[in-house]
Amino acid sequence: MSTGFFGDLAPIPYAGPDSTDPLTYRHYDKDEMVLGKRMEDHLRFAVCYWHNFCWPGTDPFGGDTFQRIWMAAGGDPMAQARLKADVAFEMFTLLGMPFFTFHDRDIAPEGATLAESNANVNAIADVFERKMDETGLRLLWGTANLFSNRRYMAGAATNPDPDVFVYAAAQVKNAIDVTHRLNGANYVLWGGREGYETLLNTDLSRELDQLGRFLSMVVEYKHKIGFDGTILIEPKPQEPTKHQYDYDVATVYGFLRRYGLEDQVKVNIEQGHAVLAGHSFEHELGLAAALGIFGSIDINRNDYQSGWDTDQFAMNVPEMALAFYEILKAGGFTTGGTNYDAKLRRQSIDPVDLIQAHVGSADAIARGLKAAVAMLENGRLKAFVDDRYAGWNTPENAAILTGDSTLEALSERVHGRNLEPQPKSGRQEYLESLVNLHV
Ligand code: XLS
Ligand code: NI
Ligand code: NI
Repeated sequence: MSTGFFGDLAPIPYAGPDSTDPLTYRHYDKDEMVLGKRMEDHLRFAVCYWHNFCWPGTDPFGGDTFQRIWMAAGGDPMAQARLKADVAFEMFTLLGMPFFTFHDRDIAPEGATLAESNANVNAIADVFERKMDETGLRLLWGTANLFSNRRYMAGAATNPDPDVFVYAAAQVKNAIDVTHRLNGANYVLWGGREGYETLLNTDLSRELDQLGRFLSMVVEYKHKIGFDGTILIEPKPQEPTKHQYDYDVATVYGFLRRYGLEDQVKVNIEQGHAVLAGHSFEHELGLAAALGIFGSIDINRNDYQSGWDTDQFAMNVPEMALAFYEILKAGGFTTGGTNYDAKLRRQSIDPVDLIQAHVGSADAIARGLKAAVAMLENGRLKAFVDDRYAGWNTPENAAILTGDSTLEALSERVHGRNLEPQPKSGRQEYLESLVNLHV
């Protein structure tokens, strides 16, 4: 039986680019073949639980604006969690998206003890299992909320108190168990408070070792239980803490190398976090691919003027084109996908706004994907880059990089041949114009 939350809204159909109905897909046609794959299998969209169904529309200056039916004060928390699950699956079905994502604390209330909290999470996981069977919906990733409760105010794995580390480990164990039971394609760790506010009270070196050990135990446990999803770290430079250890892709890679985990863990790159770290989204994607740790994405963006992590729906086609160009060059997603870690603006209070946001953003992303495919197929961008580095293909130059050379030999080469390198144009504006042919 329907909850009635979405009124008489019907599932969103694909109606083609000429459609003027905002509640239709104009570009996201899940069955359209793109580079030999269905568009749905390229993008692997996931709808998140937390921003859609848990955040009540508060900001630092104002209270809840959404007032959803499952948030009423004084209600029975487990009954509300079940109602929330019903509405969530109604929304997933209306949107026709293949995946969802959640934190343990999004789906069920925290109890008085961890045993009680786990029982609550597991009871809702039972509900999910049934609904996933009925609808065919899949879990892109699960994760644990190790940042909201005050016990985690000084971090979880990086807390100075070992009891907090232990508690966090126990919470993560259950979250991985649930993700495994629901056949999650990945498990995510976003270090919500794994960082510091001031070095004056922080033993940085010890905290990094704690975090390394924690992650190693996660990897050991994954293998022990036969969970074959990918373990993903989601980099973010700051917020909520002043400095977060998983600052950006480069930092995470160095961390993984230090603890011998670079073959075991990949990254979930969020557009807004890339910008917070002073990078472009495509930089983080390209770097992760180059380092062999590209996993999955959170597609939400920031407000570029305020600089905050505002988690807005991605609506900018040229940005999406550059991002998916990097993703396609990296070979596309394997276990990863495109998670909407995005929330409505707090004035968008109607249920239909939830639907509209995902539909509009899916279309912007699909247009970006198609533009990226055209950029690849056109081939001129790649041809320019190939040509730019072509000098390295001669055996003599290739040997430099394989270690078959010395500074003395190179010095002799310059003097012996009177080498006088001539600069060549990088032609940035030409290349940017090529991109604009397709967006
Ligand atoms: C917060 C993060 C968070 C993760 C999941 O900024 O983006 O939502 O995606 O814990
Ligand atoms: Ni974020
Ligand atoms: Ni995120």
